[in-house]
Amino acid sequence: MLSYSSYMLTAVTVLLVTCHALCKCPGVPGLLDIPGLSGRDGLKRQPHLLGLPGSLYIELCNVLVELKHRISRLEGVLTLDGKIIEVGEKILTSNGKEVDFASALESCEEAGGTLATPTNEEENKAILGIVKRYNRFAYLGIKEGEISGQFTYMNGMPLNYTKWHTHEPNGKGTEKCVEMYTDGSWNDKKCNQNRLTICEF
Ligand code: MAN
Ligand code: CA
Repeated sequence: MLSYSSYMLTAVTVLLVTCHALCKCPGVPGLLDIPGLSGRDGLKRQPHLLGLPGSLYIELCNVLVELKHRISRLEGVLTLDGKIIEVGEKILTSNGKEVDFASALESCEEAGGTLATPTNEEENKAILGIVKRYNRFAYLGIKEGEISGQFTYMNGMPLNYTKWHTHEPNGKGTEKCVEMYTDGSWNDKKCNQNRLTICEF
């Protein structure tokens, strides 16, 4: 026969296991407050408004929680191993290859990313970390537009952050790509040089 204390232990264990499954998916089975889904008037969404029965919502929510946990462990492994650097929402990595601008961009895009593009000081420093590790200049995801001296992101939008080296850019339309030096500053440069490939995802 189970003693009172072992009965309690079993009950607590069952509660903890249940909580592990449910507590990370708050609001179930009552009102749900799903971040980003609450209306302007603070209306809490019900699972049936998502077209889901509550039990399926719990199941999906727990799958998401497990996936997030697994992904963050993988990120930890890759960061520890020096394979990636995370900065804000971006993941930076290099294949260690030095190729011309078009080839560097192509290999980043093939992998589902684009060339590393610093949009603030923090991102510039993170990219610089990779440049320093390889001790090689790297092409950035920045190009000179039709108007000489006007540099843009790959989507054509104007730059909201720059880190030009003194007296740069000086190509006046003849240096349409941008490289990062090993001090983190930028130089406009011809696109046919071999430079380190750094991608962002
Ligand atoms: C070389 C090139 C130029 C750069 C100057 C700086 O000529 O790398 O892009 O502006 O050096 O002296
Ligand atoms: Ca230059």
